Amino acid sequence: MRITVYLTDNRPDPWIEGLKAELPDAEIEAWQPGAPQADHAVVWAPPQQFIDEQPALRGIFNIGAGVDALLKLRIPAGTRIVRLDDAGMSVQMAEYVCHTLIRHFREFDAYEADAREGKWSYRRPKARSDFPVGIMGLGVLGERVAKAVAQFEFPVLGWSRSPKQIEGVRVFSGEAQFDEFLSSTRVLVNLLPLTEATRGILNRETLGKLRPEGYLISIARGAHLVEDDLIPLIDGGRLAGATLDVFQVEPLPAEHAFWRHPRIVVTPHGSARTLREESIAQIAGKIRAMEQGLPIAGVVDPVRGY
Ligand code: NDP
Ligand code: OXD
Repeated sequence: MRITVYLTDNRPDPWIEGLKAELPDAEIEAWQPGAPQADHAVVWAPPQQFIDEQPALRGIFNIGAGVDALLKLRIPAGTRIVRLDDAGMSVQMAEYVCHTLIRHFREFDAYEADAREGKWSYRRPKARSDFPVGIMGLGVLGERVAKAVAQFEFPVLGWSRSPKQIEGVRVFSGEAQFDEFLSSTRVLVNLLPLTEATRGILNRETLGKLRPEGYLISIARGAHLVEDDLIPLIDGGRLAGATLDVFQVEPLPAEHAFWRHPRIVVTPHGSARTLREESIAQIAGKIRAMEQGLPIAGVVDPVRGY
């Protein structure tokens, strides 16, 4: 079995070493133009040339959860696209969202500012019932985040394409229930995949439907947010602020207004990092299963887009 590796923005060598340890009988190499046809590929954001030169791959294993960069390419119908299923990401997302939510709810930023000035000051406690948290996307990551937030006794709402039941979460589904979900939410967390249906879904109109003093936590993809709409909503008093991990252009350009806005927190697309060891173990396990004709989790539906 031959495995080819193409990782934009990542060094391939540690991945190749790790995969070799898991799959000692496989030939595993970094891809280069003219490389022989492989059986499987391990990739992050490869170019179209890579796919065109590897037309008979059985599986393409993405080293992230989001496959939007892959689905922009023309991929032969016989090739299965496989995403990472959690592999240590959902706990990171849960940490990130709980930290951001609690920092906002408990006004820790204001306490830090006071402490820098040597001020011993109290703020009035707020009611959790006034901070319903709405999670867009209840997949591998969104469901874990919803359950983690519920542990802190905030009201939790969720929105997905298909109806589902999650204990402690009021679930809305489909376009018909989107407005009710938004108008019941104060802190909005986006964990949708980027598809044609979700591109630009965070905009003046949708964010304007949140409860007063809404707060945005944007951690899926930059293209979900119409960036020009955000600052006017905050400066106009419609939103209290935002924490953003993903952007239309990454790295976020130095001159971008988000860096300097006092009520926007920027993090560098790290809310849930790909963990190499966990990911290699998962991918190797799926390759072994595929080779034995067994079903595997995380196969992407290219029509649905995730
Ligand atoms: P999943 O595919 O497991 O879940 C996607 C969820 O979104 C599902 O609940 C799905 O509904 C819902 N959904 C999809 N389309 C729609 C729609 N049109 N309307 C309503 N709901 C919809 O994805 P993950 O949870 O694993 O990951 C989510 C995204 O997070 C990734 O696609 C990626 O872009 C991003 N990400 C960001 C990272 C970062 O560091 N910033 C790291 C990892 C991921 P249903 O359940 O009905 O199918
Ligand atoms: C992912 C990401 O999709 O890191 O996994 O953004």
